[in-house]
Amino acid sequence: MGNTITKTILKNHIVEGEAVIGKEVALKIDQTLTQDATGTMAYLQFEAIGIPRVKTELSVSYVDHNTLQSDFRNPDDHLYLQSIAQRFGIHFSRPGNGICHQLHLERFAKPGKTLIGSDSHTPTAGGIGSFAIGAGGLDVSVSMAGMPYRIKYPRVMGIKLTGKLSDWVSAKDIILEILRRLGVKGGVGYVLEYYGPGVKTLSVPERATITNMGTETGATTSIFPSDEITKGFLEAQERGDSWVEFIPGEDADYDKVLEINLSEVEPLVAIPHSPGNVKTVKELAGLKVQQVAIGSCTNSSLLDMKRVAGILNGKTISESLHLTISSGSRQVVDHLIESGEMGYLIQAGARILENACGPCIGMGAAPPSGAVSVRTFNRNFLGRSGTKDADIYLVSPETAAATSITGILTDPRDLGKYTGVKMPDKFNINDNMFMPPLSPTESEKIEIIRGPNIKPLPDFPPLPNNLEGEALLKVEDDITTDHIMPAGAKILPFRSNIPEISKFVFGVIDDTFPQRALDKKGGFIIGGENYGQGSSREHAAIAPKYLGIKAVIVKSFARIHLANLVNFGIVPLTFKNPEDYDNIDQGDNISIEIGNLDEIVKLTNKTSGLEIELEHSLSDLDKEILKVGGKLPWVKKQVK
Ligand code: MIC
Ligand code: SF4
Repeated sequence: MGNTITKTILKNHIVEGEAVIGKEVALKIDQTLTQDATGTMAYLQFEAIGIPRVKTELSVSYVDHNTLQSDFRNPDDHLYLQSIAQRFGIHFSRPGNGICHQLHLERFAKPGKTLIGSDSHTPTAGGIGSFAIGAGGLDVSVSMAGMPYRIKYPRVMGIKLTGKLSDWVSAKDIILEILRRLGVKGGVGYVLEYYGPGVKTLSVPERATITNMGTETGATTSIFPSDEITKGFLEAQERGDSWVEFIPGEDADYDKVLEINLSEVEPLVAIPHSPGNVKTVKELAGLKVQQVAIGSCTNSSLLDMKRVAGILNGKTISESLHLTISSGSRQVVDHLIESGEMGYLIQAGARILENACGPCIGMGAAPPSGAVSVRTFNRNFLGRSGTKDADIYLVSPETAAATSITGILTDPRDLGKYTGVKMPDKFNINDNMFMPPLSPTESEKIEIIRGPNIKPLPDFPPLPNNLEGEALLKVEDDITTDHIMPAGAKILPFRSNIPEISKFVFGVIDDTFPQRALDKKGGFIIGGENYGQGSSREHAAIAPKYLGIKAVIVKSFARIHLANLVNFGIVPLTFKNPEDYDNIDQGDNISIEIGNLDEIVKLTNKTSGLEIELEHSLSDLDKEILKVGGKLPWVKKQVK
């Protein structure tokens, strides 16, 4: 059998459409996950669909993002999520339990299953051989309602791993090497599938670090084989019965191949402000550092923390910086306490944060003004840390720990002899912070708790035939959803309140935007390549829609954001000739003939008199959805 793992799993799940590259296929979804920053909206939408109980094999609602409780908003949202989970047959992971992706890997992810999550790092579960995709909250709620999830049938990029990592070099350096080669657009349209003799040198958490950050290449997802190592991991989690073997056929047919010799990989660092700007740590060694932050769904496994503890044992962190450590789950913390390694972290001077996203999403631990912050996270987008003029560098846990001792960016190989870590044979299992679903009869009795922060979803009207208005904002290439809808401790509490959160749209680029958009009764956004890369947050579509944005016209889109725009009735259009980007200025008056959304859509720049041809990649279903004003009204019609 010459199939890739991707093709095998997709074949088992396609319920509609043909397995032809670029053609839309509908997939049966086995599992879903949500987190609190996107979950409130996803469940408001699920409620609006009107289904009594989720129809998936397993759905989990995690609370890990908005854990700072500086007022009633975040805790209100958490109570809402808990009551929703009990009402609709969903597992609930209580605040304090850990980061969704780490927990899902430990307790629920299964090889060969499909998983969609309202978080762009859902592919973390690819480390265990699950076909896991990040999506907008509405797409996740539609999957919970039992409808299939649609993707363009992907190309498969085989990433052949040979050799073995050298001492002090880790999985994070592998994915940084891949980002160095592919950049933040190189994975678009692909599933990154790992194979080759190097695979067996990597444990499941290491594989998960790699699939987690594969998201930053723009890939649909990333996946590792499910082999003996996967089996061992599942057995150590007392989940051996979930193991199924998935390995690619000998002559598996990849659409493209990238080869990485693990023996040649060295410690790497992504420099501001993109995970795709990768250099060697050696090149930048000596850079003065004011903060080190260890954790996030990329690097918060027990293995990562043990390596950090080994480096910090008996040391004191540099006076020039502070160090925060957030573990991925209570299981990780439990082991660190049991082994005494938690003591090494505390004695060295680390500030131990709760098991949550924390500084990764700007929930506390913002760096000082103009600081250099070295982090084990996956994103270093402008302003995401909470400090607009801070410079964020992304590294491995080994590089971060070495740096925290010296106060300057340090190649961990300078630490001398590598001591290695001892992993437990069995993990400590304690699921008491998961609330399992209630029985249907018990569920019916649950009242949904809605604090004053939970505002109803705004209604959006059907799409008119002609769109008129001003080009309200013109932006460059690689605009991230952190530019469009910033996160952080101040803004995240409004995730369930669209009118309030819309006041922060494009705040890091132009804070006059929201008011201008409202004053002009909406208009258009003009952008470059890879518009909307990064997070899955659908607020980056809903909030602009609320401000009256009618269409976004760019050179190209990132996958999840494109789907989110369609879901909320904003027309995503691309320039037929990319040079036409120069023929629209901010402030120009524009008119677009939408009609039936034919292959070519005509735009008239009324200010200059120029006519511009636009294209799109919309399927017939997308067009139908746009016409009725978005996916929610469309789905409501289907379930009636
Ligand atoms: C992120 O890393 O940006 C997030 C926060 O996890 C997001 C989801 C969100 O915006 O709430 C993601 O990656 O999808
Ligand atoms: Fe949380 Fe950061 Fe991972 Fe997003 S990238 S899920 S904010 S830890």
